[in-house]
Amino acid sequence: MQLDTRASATPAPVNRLSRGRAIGVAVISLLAALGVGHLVAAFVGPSSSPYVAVGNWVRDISPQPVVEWAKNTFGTADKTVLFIGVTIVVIALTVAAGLLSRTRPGPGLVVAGVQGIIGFVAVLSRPDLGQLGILAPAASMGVGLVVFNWLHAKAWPAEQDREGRRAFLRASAGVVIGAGAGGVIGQLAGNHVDVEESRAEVGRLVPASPAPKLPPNADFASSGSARFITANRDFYRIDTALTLPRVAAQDWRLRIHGLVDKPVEFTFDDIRERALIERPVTLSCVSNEVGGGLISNADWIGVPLRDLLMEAGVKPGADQLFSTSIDGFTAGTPIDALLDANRGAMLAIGMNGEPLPQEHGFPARMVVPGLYGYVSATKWVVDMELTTFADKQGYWIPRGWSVKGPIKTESRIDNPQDGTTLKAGTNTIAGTAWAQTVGVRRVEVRVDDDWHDAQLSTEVDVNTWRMWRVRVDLKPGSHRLQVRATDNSGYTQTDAEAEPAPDGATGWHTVDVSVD
Ligand SMILES: Nc1nc2c(c(=O)[nH]1)N[C@H]1C(S)=C(S)[C@@H](COP(=O)(O)O)O[C@H]1N2
Ligand SMILES: [Mo]
Repeated sequence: MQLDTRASATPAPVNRLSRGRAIGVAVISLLAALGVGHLVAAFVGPSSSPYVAVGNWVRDISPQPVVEWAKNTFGTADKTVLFIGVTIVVIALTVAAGLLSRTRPGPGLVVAGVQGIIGFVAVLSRPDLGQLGILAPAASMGVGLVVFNWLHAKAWPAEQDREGRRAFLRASAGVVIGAGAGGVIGQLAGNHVDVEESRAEVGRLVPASPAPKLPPNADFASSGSARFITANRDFYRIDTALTLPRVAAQDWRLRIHGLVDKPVEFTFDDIRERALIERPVTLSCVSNEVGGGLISNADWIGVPLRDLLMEAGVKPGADQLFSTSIDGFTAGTPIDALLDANRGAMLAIGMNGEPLPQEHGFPARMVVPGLYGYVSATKWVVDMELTTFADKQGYWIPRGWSVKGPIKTESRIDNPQDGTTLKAGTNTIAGTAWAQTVGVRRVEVRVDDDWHDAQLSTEVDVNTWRMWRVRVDLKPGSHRLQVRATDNSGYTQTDAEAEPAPDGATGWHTVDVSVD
């Protein structure tokens, strides 16, 4: 059949794509790139998924003041905020790629290529990804560029007629469905580890040497102090993990190597079949402000880290244990603290009678009394290298935190809270004090200008916090309450106020109350 070309009005030749279509080409290509990247990542290492890797990378390269600001402003929601921020930037770049490509694909391909390179850099900067990790950003970038070019070509006929528009829509829908399917399959395949199932399979951990039975006066919770044992769900949580590592107990291995006589490797069963000990240890974060809540206490179940290190045989030149989490977080711990039998550093697999909760490091983590978490408490720990402080730096050290992180003797008023109105007469002030490894000897509470000695709770262990309370007579008016602890080394907390960075906050916790 002859087509009568004269009958259909020849459309004016277009020399640029409509804005919407140009942006559509770019956004759909981005979806294809992310979907394929996520799919490939599921098989070579979930954190190599370009989007996740870029989020992690931005977190790691953010200037310290920005990180601190985000932590203070958003708290634990800082991770969500980071992902939203990354999403906005990626979408803005993609829209720009589309708008720059209304006449030819070249400029958009360049912008897409730059995004791809960022994905590459992000994945390559992860210490936890093997060589295969680069397959995900490679696939992502390749697919992104090819789809962009191909859809861009399909977009021209769509400017001309209905047939072209239909073909373009079909192509776009095909890509979107494919990308979605790739992403979903990647998500399912990458998340095949069911942590709760693995925790249930581990079941009850029975310590050969259980924690001491708590004396009746282990805390003054009835007077408003913190409870001696922090419930797992209330235990403070701090980590850099944007997505919680999912490790099944049967897949977990711990390698101890470096400056040792013979490298050793342990499975989860190797650890749990040893004589387990259970000990209360108070963990604390160097970022904790005076009076803050980044401190908690649990009964940890595990094995002495010292025993594992002795089996490997630590060579004389080693002064640092460099531990690595499955997600790439690292910490450098002084070996002295780990080999000191009295200190009781542990490889912990249980917390308050249960296998470790996922957010506290399941299947295994380090717990070292007396050291802030950033230098000692690696969660999801899989690797321990005996090395020197001169050779390697843990995650937070190049970010401005001190190399050694001994916990400072501190105290906190838990009751009353700042700004409370109290009744005139006798009131009970209660709180918490800690001086891990030496123990708290004395706590004094200052009401305006008078110091009062507080009653101490029965000491459970020098590695845990100790509660205190004191009854004071308050007259109507405004009053300032302050607290200071003295530890068994004879040190009394300084009143000099210091920020958490670089090695922990100092100062007396101060609470202002009014009395009717
Ligand atoms: N894998 C990993 N372990 C980690 C961290 C981390 O970011 N990643 N943060 C450390 C810090 S700074 C602290 S204070 C403790 C907190 O342990 P928690 O979350 O169980 O209270 O974990 C430590 N272990
Ligand atoms: Mo921390």
